[in-house]
Amino acid sequence: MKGKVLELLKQQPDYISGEEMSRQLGVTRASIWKVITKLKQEGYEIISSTKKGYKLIDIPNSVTPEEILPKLSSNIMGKVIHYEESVLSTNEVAKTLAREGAKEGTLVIAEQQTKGKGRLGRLWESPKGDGIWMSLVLRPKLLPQQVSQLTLVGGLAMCEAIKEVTGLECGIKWPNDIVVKGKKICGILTEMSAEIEQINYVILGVGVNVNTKSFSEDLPYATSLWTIAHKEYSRVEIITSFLRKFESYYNKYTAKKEFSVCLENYKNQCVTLNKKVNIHTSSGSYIAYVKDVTKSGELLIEKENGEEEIVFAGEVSVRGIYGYSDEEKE
Ligand code: BT5
Repeated sequence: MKGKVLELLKQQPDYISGEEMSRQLGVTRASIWKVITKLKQEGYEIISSTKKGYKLIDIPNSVTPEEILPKLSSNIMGKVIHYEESVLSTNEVAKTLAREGAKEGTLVIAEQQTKGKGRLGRLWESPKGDGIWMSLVLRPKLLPQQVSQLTLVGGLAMCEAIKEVTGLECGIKWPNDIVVKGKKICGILTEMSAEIEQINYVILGVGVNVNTKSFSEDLPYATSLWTIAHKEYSRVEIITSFLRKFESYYNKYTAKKEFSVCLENYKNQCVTLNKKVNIHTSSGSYIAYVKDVTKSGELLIEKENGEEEIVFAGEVSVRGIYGYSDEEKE
């Protein structure tokens, strides 16, 4: 009902009367008034005149289903949206929905996370209204060990979506951080429930700093699209572009079950390639040159003694020589 009222308001550049809306939607004028009040509470600027009715003046930069669904061009991803003002973590909400049988492509999205999660128990800062904090429920027919490749596919789709919507030069810091000017704007956390040879569900959690104006001091490597361009971007446009691109890559990847179908595109976006980097492992760190990304999505590196080695996501962390990611300096 809310979506339908909004659609009528958006279609009408001038006023539309409550009577006309109630006639078109087959409901009472009182229920139209209730919806209008709710929309105003959500930040829609609507003026009303006793004679002429209602007129939509401005829409909030919010990520409600009413704003996302009309712009969605994917077939599965994001077709069902679970929206909340504030949650602990969208990944946790998505897990509960997945356990209750949520369909593949169900999207959980929140304006704020009070306990957003990074990998390995780290925290993810997710202030209200500024970023994209979302999780997709997936049910791929893959082996559990292939899920790290799915995370690469998610990073690739988001990197291309940000480029398409903003025109900014961003890139993927292997395996799946998205960086602009050497700082992180997006992180991905994939979690799954699986048995030995079969996945029950995967939750692909994506966080993007879109219009964030400042970060806490302990995040020296974080940045946002606003910080880079001093411009507010539409979160809805980035989300819908991501869902379209992700669906296309996901379909290709799950059909072949081989990351190589995305490899060329991934390499085109990967800023870690052909760079000298610092490889951090649990037993120390060393400098190496990144020669390639393999067809399984691992990193082929050459150590300073000339030895080649393949490193796996999850086992090492890769940093620039000068900072988080050095693409500006080399
Ligand atoms: C990640 O972890 O980069 C994965 C982040 C995934 C967040 C999404 S939001 C929606 C969904 N629901 C969740 O609860 N999570 C997912 P990792 O590579 O471990 O990076 C975490 C580190 O990044 C932290 O230890 C901080 O140093 C830094 N960090 C925290 N918040 C940040 C932010 N908003 N932007 C950039 N860096 C941040």
